[in-house]
Amino acid sequence: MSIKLYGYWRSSASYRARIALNLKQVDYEYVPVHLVKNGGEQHMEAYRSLNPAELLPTLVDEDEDIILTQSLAIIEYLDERFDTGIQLLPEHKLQRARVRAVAYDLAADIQPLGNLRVLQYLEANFGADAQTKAAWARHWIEKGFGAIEKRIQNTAGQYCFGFDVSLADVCLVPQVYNAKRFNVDMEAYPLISRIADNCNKLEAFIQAQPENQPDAE
Ligand SMILES: N[C@@H](CCC(=O)N[C@@H](CS)C(=O)NCC(=O)O)C(=O)O
Repeated sequence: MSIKLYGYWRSSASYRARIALNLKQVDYEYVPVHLVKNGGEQHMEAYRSLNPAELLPTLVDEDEDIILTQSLAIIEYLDERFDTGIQLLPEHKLQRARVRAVAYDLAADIQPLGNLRVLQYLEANFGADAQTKAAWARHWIEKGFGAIEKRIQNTAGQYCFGFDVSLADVCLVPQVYNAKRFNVDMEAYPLISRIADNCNKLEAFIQAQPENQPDAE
């Protein structure tokens, strides 16, 4: 089997995919793409030919001759392709929809607003300095975390949904990592903090942490 993940140590979307690969116990090759060096390797032809959106991550499954982008699509693909490890989406359709809703809160509504290219655009076109960009990112994380903290009030156990790790947790932990980078006061989100701490005790999450990647700086 030959699976490659193109990622960057601090990219939260890559971090999601790494957690999922580990939870599914998939052996994979990690190919670092530097998001900042030389104006960003994601914009260079070598990577753009794999992913025209110039965003990380990209997964290549050479056995199936497949190139996949979008971390959530990648994770659902892995969940269905491999019956190893744990199931990231519940069997029951209502539970599955609820897990996806929290994952989309994180990956579709929060993370894109703090993405590198958005912050770069604010700086280049609206003169936003480092402080303004951080305040912007913090604002959207806090708004999103406020909603999630309420949303999982009745579903949380050890993880977002009871006692099984799911796609929601896979998306939550990288966003908590981002929140800390932007100095969000995590004490305002005790449930999210507790769940992230629980996840971060698991080997699959530890191995996926930005600091544990070969390209970590
Ligand atoms: N919705 C995409 C988001 C991908 C994304 O935003 N990737 C970021 C890193 S977390 C990126 O590559 N940014 C490069 C840039 O902004 O130029 C996914 O989940 O895969």
